[in-house]
Amino acid sequence: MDEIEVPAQPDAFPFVPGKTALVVIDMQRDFIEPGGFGAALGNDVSRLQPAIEPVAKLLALFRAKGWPIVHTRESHLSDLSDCPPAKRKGKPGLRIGDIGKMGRILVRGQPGNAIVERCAPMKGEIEIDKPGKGAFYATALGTILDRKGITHLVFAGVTTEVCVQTSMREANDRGYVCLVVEEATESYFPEYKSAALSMIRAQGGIVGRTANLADLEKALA
Ligand code: TIU
Repeated sequence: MDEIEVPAQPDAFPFVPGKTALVVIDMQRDFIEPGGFGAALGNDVSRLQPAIEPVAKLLALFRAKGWPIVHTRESHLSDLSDCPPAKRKGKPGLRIGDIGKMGRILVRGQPGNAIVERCAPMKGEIEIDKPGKGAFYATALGTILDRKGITHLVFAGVTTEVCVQTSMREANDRGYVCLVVEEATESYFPEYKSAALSMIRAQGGIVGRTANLADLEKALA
């Protein structure tokens, strides 16, 4: 199928049907709802909620086209053997693995680790549990994308400057052509979201590009 040019910054994103996957980063209750990891870190979790509907729209768009979708969850094994001590910091009771309002904080399979219902994975979509901030570190994501012949990635999810940006940087180093959809990502800190998007666009798009959801929808209509 022919390439579709999506208006983006600093220049157009060449969307290649069949070779492009949507990667939705960490739309988990742990980050978005009260009582999870995000709240344990002292954040106002309501700041992430504006990303939910745009992510749901992107999911609907990719599902309607039958294009590949990846969902990630930041999570750890129940024995925390994949959580380095350097990551498990903070006050006792509020650390990874401690018991919170939605089960054990950031532990795989716990209620808080589930993706919010509006953005929940559907049958056939790829689900990646990742122990780090980046989606490629210690996961099978690279192998899965290689097998599918994916070369272009559209990113969404939370938080912009932590797991989304880290995953985009990892993807860029691995040779993927990357785009992040501005409305479909949020940070606990609006100024960090804005700065992360600026960093991505700077220097000719040093690790990727940014686009508006409306421009993506129009280009793919
Ligand atoms: N704290 C914060 O902003 N983010 C994370 O810890 N993980 C993700 O971004 N998913």
